Amino acid sequence: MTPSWFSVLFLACTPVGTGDTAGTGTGSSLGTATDAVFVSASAQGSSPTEIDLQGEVTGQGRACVSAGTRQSCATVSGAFSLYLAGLLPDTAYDLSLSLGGVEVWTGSASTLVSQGAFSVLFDRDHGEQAGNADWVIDDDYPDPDPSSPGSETAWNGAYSSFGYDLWSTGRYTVASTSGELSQDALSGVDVLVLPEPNTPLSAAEQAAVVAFVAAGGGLFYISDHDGADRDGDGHTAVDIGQSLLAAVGCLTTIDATNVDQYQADNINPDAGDPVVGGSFGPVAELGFFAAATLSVTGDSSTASSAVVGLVWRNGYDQAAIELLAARERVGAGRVVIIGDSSPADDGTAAYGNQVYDSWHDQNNAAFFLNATAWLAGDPGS
Ligand SMILES: [Ca+2]
Ligand SMILES: [Ca+2]
Ligand SMILES: [Ca+2]
Ligand SMILES: [Ca+2]
Repeated sequence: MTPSWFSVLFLACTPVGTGDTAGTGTGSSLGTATDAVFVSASAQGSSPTEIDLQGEVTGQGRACVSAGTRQSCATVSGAFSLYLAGLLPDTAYDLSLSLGGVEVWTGSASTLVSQGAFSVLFDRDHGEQAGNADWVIDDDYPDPDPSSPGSETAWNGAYSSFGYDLWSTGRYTVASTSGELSQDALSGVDVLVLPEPNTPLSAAEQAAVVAFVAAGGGLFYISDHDGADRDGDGHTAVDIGQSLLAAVGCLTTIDATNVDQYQADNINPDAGDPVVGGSFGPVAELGFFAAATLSVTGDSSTASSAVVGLVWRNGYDQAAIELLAARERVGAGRVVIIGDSSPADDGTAAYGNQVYDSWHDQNNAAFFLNATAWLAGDPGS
């Protein structure tokens, strides 16, 4: 069929996304379609996470539009709309429209830009800069300065690449804490990152984090090895994490261990996993430099329904012990735990700190970015 004047006019009026009206065909002879004949279709991004396809058929039939693994179907007649939801902001998608099971149109459209849709808060008030650590996204806080950096080195901290790589997608706002963790401080935050806290959270702070996760927040707990007491207060990210994760209700706990795994490739093989197969890239190998291991407590045969192991020590079964990273759903909330702060170190920090660039090695960056995206509920992650 020839595309109608209507579809041409529609395209001329929609600056975001274009539909290729070259797709032709009919559904009239197929499957569930009854009398439906394809006339035209076009698509545009209608929100940061949706694409709206407008189509027209004569008669009635079953129409499906798909983009990658996302699909939306409805029985249609005459002029109709189909919405694809759960997409990534500011992303171009190839689209396919079928009628009665036969592809009748292909096209493309982009979702809208959503500047700073997801809010990530990095804690900096629990000894994250003690000793040689400089696990901050910038020395300015709560907001990093400059507000529009040209590169990660425009921000000063060993985690500036972590912050910058999120910020530069356009989808994330990143900030640091400026005082104690409270329900106010966590209001509007999607992900709280605790990058190797070295002083304990107070009972009130721990309660605020518990409430945050219970309400659907994402908690990224980055530990380090046993004995890494950088400020000599008797506490490390191991015992601080053990206390916090238990309070949150996690089945995953941190072991008082200190292991190296420079080429950790005992990774969950699920390519569809949102962390090891996420949109920032696949994770096939990570580098751990003096890390704590993790264990899943309780009945490991059933507890794993809430816990998904992500990385294990090389040579060990992918079971409930000897993990190096895991993700977990806790009620409405999500938690990612990794046993080492080193792989997110970008090697540039405040003067005088001994840091090493691990961020750009192996798939370290992809792991931390994918984990943050999953914790944020970033669609498509
Ligand atoms: Ca700065
Ligand atoms: Ca300490
Ligand atoms: Ca380490
Ligand atoms: Ca840096």
